[in-house]
Amino acid sequence: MSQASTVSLTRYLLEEQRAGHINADLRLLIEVVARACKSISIAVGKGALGGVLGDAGSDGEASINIQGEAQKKLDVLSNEILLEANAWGGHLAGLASEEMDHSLPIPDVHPRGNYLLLFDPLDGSSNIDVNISVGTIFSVLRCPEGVTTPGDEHYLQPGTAQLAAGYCTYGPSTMLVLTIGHGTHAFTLDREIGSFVLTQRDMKIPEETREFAVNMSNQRFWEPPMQRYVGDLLAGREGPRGKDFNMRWVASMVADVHRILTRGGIFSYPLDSKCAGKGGKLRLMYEANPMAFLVEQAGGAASTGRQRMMEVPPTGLHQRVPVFLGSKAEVEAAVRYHVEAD
Ligand code: AHM
Ligand code: MG
Repeated sequence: MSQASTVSLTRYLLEEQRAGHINADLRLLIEVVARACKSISIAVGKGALGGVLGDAGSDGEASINIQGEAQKKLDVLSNEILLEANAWGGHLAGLASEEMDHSLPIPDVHPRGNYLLLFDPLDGSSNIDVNISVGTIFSVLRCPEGVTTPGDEHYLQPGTAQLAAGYCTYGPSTMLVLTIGHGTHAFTLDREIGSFVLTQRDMKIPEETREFAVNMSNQRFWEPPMQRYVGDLLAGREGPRGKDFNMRWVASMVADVHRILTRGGIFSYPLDSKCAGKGGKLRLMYEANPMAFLVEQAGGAASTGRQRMMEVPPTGLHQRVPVFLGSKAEVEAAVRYHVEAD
């Protein structure tokens, strides 16, 4: 790309501010998140040389997060990087993370702003030790009027209330994919100059697809409509869908969603009897909702299989939901199987 056509993240955000799509505080908040992602990218990129691979914890005891999952050293480090970068910026009233039991109001020693930031600091962390892409997912909400010290309940806003959402994928290149409600745009980290450069404006997910992403090893635990849906995909051109489908599963949601934003497809992590009572595997507030916002802004759809994702009324910070997102016509097909079965 020639320098003349280069649009940095900073320039993009300033132009959006001038167009009246965001204010200066939200612009600067996104800049701070992007800066934290650069630091995480550096830590991830060092791999074994940085001494950051493996499980967190001490004396042979793994450290366990609120989700009951063993934390990796890089999960903990990424969480610290995001907390440290955002605490003193003055744009936030509070933060919530996959790695923390409860949200954190910005300490009194720092100025407080009007926004709430939710994040999964390092999604797909089971892939860290095998050098496969991982990512950071984030969502920005407005702190309710009159609330100065937000508690968990103030974060329980539907996905439609999100002001901005994005992810950063740490793969062969580091990319930030962002929406502020005016399209979904991709920025690639130029490691030599240290800034994110706009490399794809207005990403568009093809409406139709022949590619699906699901963890097939859970097949026997799925609900009957999901069994039928995937059975019909696998039946290919001889089956009711009348076309052959390919399958991909990275097991890093960020990488799977990035592929879908780039070339289409459907991503699903449905209900299964292993997560019965939990509502699903993926988390609504900092995984499903931000991805749903990005996907809808790129012309795709996101659903629980029964309801538009961004209209789900949240009941808990770490609430789990079934997820279907990607190419619009394919998500609608998956939803039909579920709705017709009810
Ligand atoms: P994590 O937030 O603990 O990393 O879990 C979320 C990840 C997603 O990135 C991915 O889509 C899914 O879990 C993979 O699950 P599985 O290992 O069951 O295939
Ligand atoms: Mg995650």
